Amino acid sequence: MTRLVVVSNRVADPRKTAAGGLAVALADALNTTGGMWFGWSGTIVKDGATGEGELHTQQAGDVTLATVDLSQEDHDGYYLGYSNDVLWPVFHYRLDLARFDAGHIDAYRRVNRLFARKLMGLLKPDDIIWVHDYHLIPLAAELRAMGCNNRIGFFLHIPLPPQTVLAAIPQHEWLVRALFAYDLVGFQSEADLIHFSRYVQAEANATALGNDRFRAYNRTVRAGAFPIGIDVDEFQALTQAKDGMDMYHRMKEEYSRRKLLLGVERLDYSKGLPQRMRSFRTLLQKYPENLNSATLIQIASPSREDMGAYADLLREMESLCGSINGDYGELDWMPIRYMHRNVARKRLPGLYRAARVALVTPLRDGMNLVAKEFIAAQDENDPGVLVLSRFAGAAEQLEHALLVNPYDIDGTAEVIQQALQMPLEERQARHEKLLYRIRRHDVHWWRKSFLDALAGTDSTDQRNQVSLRKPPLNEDVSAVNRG
Ligand code: ADQ
Repeated sequence: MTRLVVVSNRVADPRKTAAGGLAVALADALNTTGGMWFGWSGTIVKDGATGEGELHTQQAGDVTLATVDLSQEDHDGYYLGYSNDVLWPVFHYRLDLARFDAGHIDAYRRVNRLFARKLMGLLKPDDIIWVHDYHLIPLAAELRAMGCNNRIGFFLHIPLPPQTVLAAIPQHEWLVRALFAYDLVGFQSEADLIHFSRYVQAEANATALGNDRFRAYNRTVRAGAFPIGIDVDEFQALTQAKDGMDMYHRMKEEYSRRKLLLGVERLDYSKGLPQRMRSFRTLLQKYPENLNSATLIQIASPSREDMGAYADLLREMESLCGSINGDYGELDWMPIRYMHRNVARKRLPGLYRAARVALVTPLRDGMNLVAKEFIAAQDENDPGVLVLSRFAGAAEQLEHALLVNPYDIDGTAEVIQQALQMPLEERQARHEKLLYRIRRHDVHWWRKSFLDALAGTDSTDQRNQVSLRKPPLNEDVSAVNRG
């Protein structure tokens, strides 16, 4: 049997089930076939010290974990710099937050090349390689340049923006050319796939060959939408387990006289948190029957706190929640309970189940697994209502949720009111359809459909022919734009 090699920025021990969405999905894939998981060790070696690039391997059951240390300079440029100060904001349509510092791209390329070099020494000829996310876009091109002939697939967990937004990145042509070194490129949604198709046809003069295959740069790549799901059975079992049920009963008792609304995410500017707080304030203003009743629990786990945009968001959230509670709170009721921390994964399903309404209102999101977890955790006899942003990838599958435009503060407030008032019969009917959708496209379907598609790609198509020139620096933008 061919071995699966998963490559992602961070690596987790697949035997530990507490890991969360993506880690569960990849652990599941690796535990099925056995294989290797390769990525950054999480260790930063002081600049100049020996040990940078050191490879560590460790056996975790049938899975080999192989990790590499990074220097401070490489980590800062590759991870904080290019990945999270360029690719993350631009791919989430936030050109205003992108910082195109020239040094970042060098570190991004250096780390991808370092990963490729270390990985090459561990590969067997029949291995299938599955690369994950925006940190590692040029990995296959680097591997091909070193003579790697294996089948390589790439999955982008975040959105792919339209051509005109993507083209703001000085190295956009270099990045998309790098995607053509893969055999299969997977996106979360049909919208992302359309953006890819339009970009390559407009900017790279690609030919669409049919069956989602595109030819450009002397290579053929297959691209497809593979919406990621959750393990519905596992999440439902977690809901019924002791910690989940304890949490559920505690919340039901604590909020017996109130209607509970819930938001759960990383504190990230893509998640639309300030807009959500403003919509909630509008709800309290326009519908006073919610005073002393509707309570929003907002859990925002700390994320990338060493970056400026995140520190600004933290301050904005504290100020918004403070002012809403100050304006509307009573001695025995606070409209918002805002917590800047993680909730243990085993307790999270109980919290979802106790909520009458979930507010999942990102400004832009690749998929959004919280929406799917909320559906899985509901009591089907008395389910809660999902208010979902139309700009989350999940909205393509979950059209029976109440879809909102999170930028429209008043409109979102109206829909939250509709959710709070929704009769039981309608809640049940919507929930049944939503549950059907998340079951049909669960995480096992995602893994299998991606890997089947990758196995079915044409293996004879000039694997070594993609040539990645040095990425242009910021000052070369005009040259790139001229093509
Ligand atoms: P994220 O942006 O991290 O993922 P999401 O898909 O919602 O977003 O997954 C978050 C996971 O972390 C969920 O499993 C959730 O339960 C958990 N989580 C979030 N906040 C938490 C908290 N405060 N406490 C405990 N657990 C918390 C990226 C993309 C998404 C895409 C996923 C998977 O941005 O669009 O859906 O990858 O591809």
